[in-house]
Amino acid sequence: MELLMEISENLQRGKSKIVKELVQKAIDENIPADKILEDGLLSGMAVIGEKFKNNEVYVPEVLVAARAMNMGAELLKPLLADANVKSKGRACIGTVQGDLHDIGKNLVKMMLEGKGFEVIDLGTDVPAQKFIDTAIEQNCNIICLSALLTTTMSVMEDVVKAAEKAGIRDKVKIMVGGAPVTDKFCKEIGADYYTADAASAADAAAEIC
Ligand code: B1M
Repeated sequence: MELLMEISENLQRGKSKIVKELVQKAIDENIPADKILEDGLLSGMAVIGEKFKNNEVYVPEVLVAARAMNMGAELLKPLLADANVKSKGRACIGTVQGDLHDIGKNLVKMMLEGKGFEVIDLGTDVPAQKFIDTAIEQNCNIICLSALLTTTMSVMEDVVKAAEKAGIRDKVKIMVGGAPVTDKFCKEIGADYYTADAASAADAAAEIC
């Protein structure tokens, strides 16, 4: 679809204002929100990801594309939410310490809210103990951890260990995800759930609660 391609192309150029306008146009044309997300925003981000890997674009270009992605996704947020859902439970979410990537984390948050979860967003670069303190103070059912760097994945294990040390391991489920994370890694570090994408993360959370 031409409009979704336009969204993807403008996202790649980091044109946040145009991306926002085009996403609104797509919404007004009744294109389903998940299609706008997948075939417009995420497809643009995938192209940027590939170019970043091949050194065809650099951090500043990726940053502006990420901003356009977040601005477009923000408009889709209410549409991705199930209407009239009662609170299913409470989760805290964050990108682990040392890691500043937040697009995937924001999507997981959005999908969880869509399923009726109250979500406490701790942001990026979150130390292990912060997840534990929040889970205790806010009575969270689930701790959601995102990591995009192979060098920061190990912080997820620190969170599992900190939960054990704090004596809350049997009260809270720990979900992990992010591009380098796998089900095998999840099992190795003793976390509870690995999911590959934001929608599956929200489904798994709903199952837990
Ligand atoms: Co960075 N970066 N980056 N980056 N960046 C990657 C991750 C990289 C793979 C690029 C590459 O190919 N070389 C690479 C990591 C290599 C590795 O570790 N093996 C990399 C690198 C190296 C770096 C820097 C070190 C670069 C540098 O400075 N030299 C630096 C690190 C900074 C830091 O964090 N300390 C860096 C910086 C940045 C930017 C700031 C420029 C920017 C982030 C902006 C932002 O997030 N606000 C950025 C970006 C955008 C990327 C890429 C291009 C795109 C990531 C993304 O947002 N994807 C990325 C390349 C790539 O992934 N192909 C790359 C879209 C997003 C929707 O996907 O986050 O995977 P993702 O989320 C998915 C799933 O993973 C899942 O759901 C989402 C889909 O529905 N998911 C979960 C995520 N969290 C989950 C949690 C769950 C369940 C599912 O349960 C709780």
